[in-house]
Amino acid sequence: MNQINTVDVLVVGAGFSGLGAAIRLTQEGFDDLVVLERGSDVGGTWRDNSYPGAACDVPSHLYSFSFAPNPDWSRAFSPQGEIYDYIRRVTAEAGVREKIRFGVEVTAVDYDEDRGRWTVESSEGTYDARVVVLGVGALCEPKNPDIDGFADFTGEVFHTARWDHSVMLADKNVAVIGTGASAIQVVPSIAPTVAHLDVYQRTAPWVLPRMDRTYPAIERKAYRTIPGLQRAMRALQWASREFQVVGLTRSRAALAPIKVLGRAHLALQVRDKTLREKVMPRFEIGCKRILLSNTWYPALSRDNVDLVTSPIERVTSGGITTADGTEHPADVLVVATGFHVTDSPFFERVRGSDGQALADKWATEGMEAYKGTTVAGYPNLFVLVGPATGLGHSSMIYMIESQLNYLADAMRTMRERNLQTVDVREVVQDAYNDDLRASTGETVWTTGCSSWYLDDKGNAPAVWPDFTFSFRRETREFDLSAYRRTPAAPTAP
Ligand code: N01
Repeated sequence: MNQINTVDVLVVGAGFSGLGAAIRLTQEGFDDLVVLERGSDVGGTWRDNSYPGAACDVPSHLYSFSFAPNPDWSRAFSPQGEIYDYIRRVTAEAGVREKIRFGVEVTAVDYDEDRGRWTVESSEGTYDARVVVLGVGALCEPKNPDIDGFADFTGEVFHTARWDHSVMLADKNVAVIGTGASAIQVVPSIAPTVAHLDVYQRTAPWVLPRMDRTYPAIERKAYRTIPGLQRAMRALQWASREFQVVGLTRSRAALAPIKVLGRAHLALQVRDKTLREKVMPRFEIGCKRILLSNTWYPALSRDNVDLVTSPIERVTSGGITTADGTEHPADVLVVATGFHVTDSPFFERVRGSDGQALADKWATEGMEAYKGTTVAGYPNLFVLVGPATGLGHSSMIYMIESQLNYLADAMRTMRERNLQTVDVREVVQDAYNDDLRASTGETVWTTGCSSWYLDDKGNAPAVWPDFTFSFRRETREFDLSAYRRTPAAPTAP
């Protein structure tokens, strides 16, 4: 017979958000907790995205937990390996590793209305939990392009988030599809070693200079020894990013200086007129994530690199055919086409009070939650990095920690009030989302470009349309009055 594991809190995913929840809730005394992680290690996106050149484009001190500062970051923008090591170290230091079950895929998350509990099916059996915290992340399901012929290709194909390190690229003809944040890091890293590189660009991105530098030993020592210095650096890095919000959500004019910088960067780095024309962005800056690189344009200018702008018609056995009739031979196809964000297949597995899959609810009604975290009809479910929490300009760790404040306070409130369940009222959730839309003007994200911020109706439900400190303020306390609740069954004397 299938054994049922009973647990108070079940967390799905051991990336930054799931781990943060496990650490925070354990500290708050909710230690009857288990984390189910499909991978073989912690780290989430920072474990999976190990492609050459992978690095963060948010400054290091800001891109770390406030409760686990790291004075030893080697540079202003950390490489993937260093962030991965950091997450593993934080996990070990917090003592939560033994709470994580690795290699376990969650296949169904169903709410049982009668018992006010969740039944979670996984590859290692069934769990019965009072509270479920989804820490599956927004950028976890790689999206392959809808292009004919992939099955015919006889070479190697892989997505940037599933980089195949066994494939040697030296002396090969390589094709990279996409020119987003992943591609602009991969291309300069592999261009010097491959025989030839074709980069398939559908939309030219805005690229700004990357103000990166190594932190000299003396500076790292200062972060370690001078009280408050690292905190001050973090605050400075946070504030310097925050000003962009005005331009992204309220006044396009505020983006004008950034546009000037982007154009100057392009003009200085690209001498060839034809290439300059091809890489000139033709959409409003900020509509897609603004990219940071000092090596992207020089890589495209190399003799062994071609920027292909004719649309891809199909993949063939030996390469790619473009709409202009050209056949581009390739030995390896690197797919850098992003992730399923507003249509993540994981949410097809989560069914609430009325049995409706969260993915279906969001597909029909729009991807909405209350404070990005709770969803009406899905009691005691907390979605980290949920709807309207994503950022293009600042640190997701800051948003995650805001959600953790809310989650921890919700758990404390339920404990103090002896509640079995809390379920946000639909009317409150609707009003919250109406306010959200009204409080910001026309955001730049809906000005006519394609991006992972948008759903198939052209709305931008994935991003937080305001200052990050506003989200921090909103999530400081759990507001029980916004929720329907049921009392816990009295415990036996
Ligand atoms: O994905 P993307 P990404 N034919 O969706 C193109 C984070 N991140 O993996 O612009 C041809 O941004 C698509 O073209 P178009 C960060 O939040 C962070 O690069 O839609 N091309 C685009 O160029 C980022 O925003 C870091 O016309 C096709 C590209 O593929 C997010 O991850 C580093 C196509 C997809 O770009 C996603 O970035 C890396 C098709 N059929 C990633 N379909 C940091 O530094 C799509 N494209 C923190």
